[in-house]
Amino acid sequence: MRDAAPTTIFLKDYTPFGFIIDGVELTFRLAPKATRVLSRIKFRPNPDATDKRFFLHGESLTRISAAIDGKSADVRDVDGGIEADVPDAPFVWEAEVEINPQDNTALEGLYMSNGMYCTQCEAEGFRKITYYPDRPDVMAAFEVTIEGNEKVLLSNGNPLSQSQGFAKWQDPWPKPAYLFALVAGDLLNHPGTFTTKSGRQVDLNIWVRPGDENKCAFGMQALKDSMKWDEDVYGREYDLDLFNIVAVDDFNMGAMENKGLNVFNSSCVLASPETSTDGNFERIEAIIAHEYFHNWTGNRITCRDWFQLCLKEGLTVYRDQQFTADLRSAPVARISNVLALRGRQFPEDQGPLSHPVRPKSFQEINNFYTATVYEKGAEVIGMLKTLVGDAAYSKAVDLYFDRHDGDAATIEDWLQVFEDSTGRDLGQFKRWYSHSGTPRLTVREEYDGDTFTLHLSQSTAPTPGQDEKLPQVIPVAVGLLSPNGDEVMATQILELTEAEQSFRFEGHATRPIPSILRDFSAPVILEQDIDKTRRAFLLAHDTDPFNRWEAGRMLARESLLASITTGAAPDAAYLEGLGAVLRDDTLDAAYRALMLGQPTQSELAGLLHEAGITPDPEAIHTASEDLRNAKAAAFGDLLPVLYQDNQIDGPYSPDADGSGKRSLANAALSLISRTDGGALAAEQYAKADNMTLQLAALSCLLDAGAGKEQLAAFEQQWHGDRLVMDKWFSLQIMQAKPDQVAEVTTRLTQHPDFDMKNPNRFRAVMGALSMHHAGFHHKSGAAYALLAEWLIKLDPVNPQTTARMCSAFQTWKRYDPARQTMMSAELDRIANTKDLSRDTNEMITRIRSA
Ligand code: 0A1
Ligand code: ZN
Repeated sequence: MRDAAPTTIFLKDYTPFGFIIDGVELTFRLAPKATRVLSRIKFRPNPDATDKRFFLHGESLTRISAAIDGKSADVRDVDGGIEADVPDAPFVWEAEVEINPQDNTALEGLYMSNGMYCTQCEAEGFRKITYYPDRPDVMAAFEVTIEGNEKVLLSNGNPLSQSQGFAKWQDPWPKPAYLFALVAGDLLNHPGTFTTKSGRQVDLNIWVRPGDENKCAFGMQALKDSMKWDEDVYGREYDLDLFNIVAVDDFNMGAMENKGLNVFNSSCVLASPETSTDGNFERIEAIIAHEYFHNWTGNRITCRDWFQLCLKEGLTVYRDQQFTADLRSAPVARISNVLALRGRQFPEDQGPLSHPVRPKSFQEINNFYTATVYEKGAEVIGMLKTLVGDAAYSKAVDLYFDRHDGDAATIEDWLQVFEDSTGRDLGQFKRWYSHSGTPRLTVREEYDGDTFTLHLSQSTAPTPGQDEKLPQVIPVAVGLLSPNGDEVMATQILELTEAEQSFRFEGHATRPIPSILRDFSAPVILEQDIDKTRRAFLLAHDTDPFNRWEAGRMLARESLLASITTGAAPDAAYLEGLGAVLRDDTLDAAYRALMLGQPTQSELAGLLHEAGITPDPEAIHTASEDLRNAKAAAFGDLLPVLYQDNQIDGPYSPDADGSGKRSLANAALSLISRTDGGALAAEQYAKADNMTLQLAALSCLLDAGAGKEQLAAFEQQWHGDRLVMDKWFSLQIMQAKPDQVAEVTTRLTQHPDFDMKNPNRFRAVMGALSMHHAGFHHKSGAAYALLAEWLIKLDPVNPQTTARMCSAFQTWKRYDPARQTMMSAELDRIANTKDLSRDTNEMITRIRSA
């Protein structure tokens, strides 16, 4: 391993830092290979701390000087930083270090991207900038001076003074180092303003490289909408005179909420109709909201330590999901969130990487920015709101902001405000933070001519490090329908707290039909032994839009599983019920488009594995294709009508209505292309004036085995646009036949525009490879070897992105012995690589322990 020997850090070992900071002054003298960072930090002893050791983190720093109270300090180099003897009284620490942004390909700390300087400090990147107690519970006000030749020099907070080659910034709000940011470059701004509810004017800017200035308008509107929404719904006002967003091409994640200076992966902020799909627009809107919402949930109230990551992330994801549901269609948003949860969090929670929403230990915190912390963390907030009710939720959250503003808080603090404001005991609810694994909720029904009873039970399979599971508090939203489809009992919340519990509903002269887990009221696996007729009934009649969609999904799932295991033909009842929904134009287009979807191949593999059947990727692929073909045949007359009815005259708009219509038309097109050889797709491609239509048409053409000419034309048209070219790279892999996936990927890695140093491009190619289920798991093992080879190459360049992408192997134990042997050999190969990073080492160790 390249890094120091791995040490495991435990939640239970938390102790406060021995010193309090009364102010930080930083000066940056920028130079690509030799930036000088001068720090002047006022420390005083922390009376509440027992550990009085003066330890500052520091990594990859060249120390020029260090002084305490103006005298050269006797500094000891220790693992991960330095120590010094300090007075038992307030003192001033001064240091000068040199760092090399140009060679910082890990994109953590201060680095360069396309000629601009940029920082990424969450979680532990600040220690690569200067010596500092790089932990979130140490908060301080920062004053930052930047000296550099770039036209634009930015840092957190408000500008104090600016002149040619010089800028001074002051952030009045105490913050942890992970929220520090600096950006310097020859950038252009797209300006805007927002007047807060108390009448303060805030200047807004989106900063981009020249050439991208026409892609900022949508992001600016999303920012204003977010600012307004947070005032209206959470009563939260922005707290500086300026809010800057910067787009950067090289970034490991989506975006970062640095105080007053959000840094965004350019893919998560730049948008134009010609270059971005509806999906991109939606994602951009949600991420801008997410980062903005962090200003209160994350920045004003931060985390005491990194184990509390879900305190800011789960809550902020929940808030951005509420925002999207308010701005767009709530049922469509809910279904999309559940698809993401099942697609990413369930596999994580059911494999070797399973961990609680609040982990108890880690080696590398960067490996815990996971679907569990984010998405399951958001589900936990949603359950809490369901249990206490909307009004009590608002009251508790207000108390949280009042009580903890300026704090580095914990999950205990969060739950305490709910206990204090509602009087409810949340002791059992807290298990959602400490238990890993996905609970199974089993339902049995009973009816005696009057009383209808639901017998609910719960259990969770053992997960790594957790054999015994205690019952959780599960809010189960239930409605009852009569056999003619009328709702005879509106949604009620049943609180399941025991391993087994029964709920009685009296006075039902006819047997009601229950709709269970409405709106997906808890992140569990629902097991209900019901037949197809019941599912078809719910697909036709459920008054809960989520469960109506879910009924169709279950029919599709059961049809596919039957095809895979017994070779059965696609289920006619499913196709019939689906047809009726698709014909119902009182339902919105986006919702119907979601109805047309079907479980992914990796989801099916997971379901088979859970049922004790070894998944065969080829059989899963064939069954999935057969079901699509069956839809194309069954809806031969309907699809062209759906396609036609959802064409839009007039200018493109990424709003819910327009994007819903396009998604239904494109879903129809993809089935039509199975029978017309791609003729209609070619027509759409030729006249498309926006990326949503252009890319969907190209995708259909490739799927139909056509599209060579269009693929070349697309490259010709877009070779200058990195973000569009990412789509071009991905699409070819996504649409390759399983036996060609490795070959196509290899060819693309030889393309002159393949650049492994750019995380977006690496993910476009290797992410597509690992997500093509039948291709990745092709029996040749070629894709396994290819991914491993590239992960090994990337690790010394960018450990964070490498480690994240190792999760492609997390399901290796699901498959047959031959595939297991091949994947295990690749995992060994990665593990045995000399100088492997701490990030990748931890991931591979955990995955291998399956
Ligand atoms: N806090 C950011 C996510 C983020 C985390 C780590 C990063 O670099 C290692 C970058 C961004 C968010 O939730 O958006
Ligand atoms: Zn976040």
